[in-house]
Amino acid sequence: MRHYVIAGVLVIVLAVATYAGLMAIHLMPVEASAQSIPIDHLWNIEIAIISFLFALIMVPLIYSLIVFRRRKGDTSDGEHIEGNNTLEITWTVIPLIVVLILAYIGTYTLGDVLAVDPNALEINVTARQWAWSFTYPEGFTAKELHLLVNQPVVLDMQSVDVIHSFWVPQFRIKQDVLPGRITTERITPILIGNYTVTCAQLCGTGHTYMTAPVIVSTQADYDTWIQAQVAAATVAAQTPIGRGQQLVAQNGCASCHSIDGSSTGIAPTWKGLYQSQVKLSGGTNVAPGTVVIANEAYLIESIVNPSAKIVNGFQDNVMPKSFGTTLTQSQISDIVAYIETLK
Ligand code: HEC
Ligand SMILES: [Cu+2]
Repeated sequence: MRHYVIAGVLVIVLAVATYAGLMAIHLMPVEASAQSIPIDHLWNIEIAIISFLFALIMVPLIYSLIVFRRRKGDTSDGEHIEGNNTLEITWTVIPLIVVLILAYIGTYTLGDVLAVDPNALEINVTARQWAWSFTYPEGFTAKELHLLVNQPVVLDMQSVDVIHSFWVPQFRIKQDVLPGRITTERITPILIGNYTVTCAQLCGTGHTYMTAPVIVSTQADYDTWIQAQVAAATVAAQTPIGRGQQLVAQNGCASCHSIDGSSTGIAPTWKGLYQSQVKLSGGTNVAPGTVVIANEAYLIESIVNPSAKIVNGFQDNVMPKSFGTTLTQSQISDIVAYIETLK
């Protein structure tokens, strides 16, 4: 009996210490969405149960190793135990009840997280190899996700190529983004700040670069940004160069190409590209070392069929091959018009 009391006390002490230790190291980032609160609540319950189970196994194990170790000269057999119905029923029924309770809380939390809010603002999210773009109710598209604090949003998400996954750790929820099907994610941001959306689904060579800023701001900051975007989009849409610049933003070209001569390490910069001499390392029917002039035809071919001519020092199969089908001819010539301005 004395052993049970001592081991019991040790189990409680170790369980509490383990739980406190796990809580103290902050396993989770800040809670920035209303949805993160019930999710963390469920998570904390599970951590508490895990801490208790850890103690329940470790304490009897180590206690027995020390207290009931074989003494010098002891050659006797251990006590023969046939089985114990009470114990077996107990350790079947208690976990069953715990799992049922967790299932209940889990379902309840899921309901909370998926709850439809008729006041939610709808933002369209497009995922592609390897960039995000966001189309706002006002009609413009941006590379950043701006959200208003305490305003529920529903993200209608779709991919133009492979499976991606929308994940802002501070919002907790993660949702796959699929080609040919719209998936949704509901968020109510509750904490002003700057976050990052990361693609959580390995989607090819550029997967690690597939991030975008997520900015949660006050009504005033949000309105200022929206108005500036609307104004800029209206002006830009009137010229080919302006439309080209918008298309570059919408299609994620800038996640690989710089426009100011700086090196992204992934793709050649566009600064000074037009009419320059480009050395090629190969391509379809191209000998390594060939030099071509980056005229309009070359720029169009480079967008529509990236493998036709590979720029020396860069890799084939990095630039998406889908632009020839996802962009119209006039969109491509707008983009080319824009690239030509980058002297
Ligand atoms: C995932 C990275 C990536 C994205 C996104 C991307 N590119 Fe590229 N691009 C490359 C790489 C790498 C090369 C060099 C290899 C080659 O020639 O195919 C390249 C080459 C080019 C070239 C030839 C450049 C030169 O110096 O000769 C043009 C033009 C171009 N891309 C346009 C675009 C446009 C327009 C978009 C968006 C609609 C885009 N790219 C999106 C990676 C990318
Ligand atoms: Cu991705």
